[in-house]
Amino acid sequence: MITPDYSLYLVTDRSLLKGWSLLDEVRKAVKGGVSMVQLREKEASSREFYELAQALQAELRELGVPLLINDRLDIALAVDADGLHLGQDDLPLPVARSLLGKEKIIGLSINKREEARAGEKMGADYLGVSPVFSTPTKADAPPATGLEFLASLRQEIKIPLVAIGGINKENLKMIKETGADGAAVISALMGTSDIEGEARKLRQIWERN
Ligand code: TZP
Ligand code: MG
Repeated sequence: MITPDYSLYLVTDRSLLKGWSLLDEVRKAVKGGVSMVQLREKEASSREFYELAQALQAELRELGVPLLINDRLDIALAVDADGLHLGQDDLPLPVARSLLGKEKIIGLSINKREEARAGEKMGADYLGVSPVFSTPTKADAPPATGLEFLASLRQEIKIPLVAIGGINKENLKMIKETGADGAAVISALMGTSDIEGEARKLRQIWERN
């Protein structure tokens, strides 16, 4: 596996797009500086999810940007995606690992120190620290962890840490300062009228700090 670049990680949500094509928006976001993409479409049928995944995987492979699939191991396997992102209530990480192999990226959402420790022990490739700030985008998200938790996890956890939840141009600098390896965003990019420009601004903030 090449070392993935988690710095600016786009998580999709078609419901925020004002009738625009998901593929077009993702392509523009990558042009602006997105380094990793997760297909997360909670409302899609299996067929739709598969077709989107297949189309995105073909596109992103050309662009050299990894595609991870949220939750659905079957779809990650079916499209030979670069990886899978799991939540605490999804398939156990060792099960996913045994089916996907060690070359694929497996990420795990964590909200507590014990979950982070367990994730690292089980061989996650990265942890999604979730949510760092409170966010309306995920209604069932656990309480916000805050920046201090992220900074203190950094002292203990060796694998990459990706912050998610409420991240935008105003607070991205603070995320970088905790020593996190990246920031994952939905609404800071998805549904904005100039996704490429917004991605470029986030990229610049990340690189400057
Ligand atoms: N997991 C934790 S918070 C979140 C997910 C999927 C939503 C992040 O969305 P936004 O709009 O970047 O706050
Ligand atoms: Mg999940």
